Amino acid sequence: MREIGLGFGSNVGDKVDNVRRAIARVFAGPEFEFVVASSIWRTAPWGYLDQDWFANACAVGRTSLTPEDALTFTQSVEEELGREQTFRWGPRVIDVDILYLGETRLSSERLIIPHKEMMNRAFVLAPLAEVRPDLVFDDRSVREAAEAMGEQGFSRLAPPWRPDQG
Ligand code: PH2
Ligand code: MG
Ligand code: MG
Repeated sequence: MREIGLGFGSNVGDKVDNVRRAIARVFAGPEFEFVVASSIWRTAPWGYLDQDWFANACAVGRTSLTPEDALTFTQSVEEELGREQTFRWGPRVIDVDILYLGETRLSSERLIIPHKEMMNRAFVLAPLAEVRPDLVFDDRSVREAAEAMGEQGFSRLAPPWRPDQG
């Protein structure tokens, strides 16, 4: 079993509910065992700016799945929740990203672990710093990287999802 870090984002429909349902779904079966989730944050859109704000959260679990099987599973959850292909950085009902998987370092056509841009994205770092501030990537802790990003006008929308919330 290794620790897996997941990032969740939604900016279409009931954003907070979409993030909650995605977290509930990834931890509902045998694939990922729940450890802890962050608050759900309201964040400004990054990359493509002419779109609605996002709800973002991170969650930590434990898994025996390989990186490829973990990705296949998270993609199936995206599909189940109604994800449709739009364009790069465009609006989405739900995005579930693998941030890290134990000590895995992997770069393939399909998958890069740790997530290539996570240390440069405030919408990942703010929630991740709540639950795993001491993790280090590229010689920097998540806490340091999050603090360097500043507040960015983000706010907390909802408390952390818990397993008994179904
Ligand atoms: N995801 C993107 C592009 N831009 N901006 C915010 N605030 N949150 C996201 O999750 C996000 C984004 C592509 O995955
Ligand atoms: Mg993403
Ligand atoms: Mg994604």
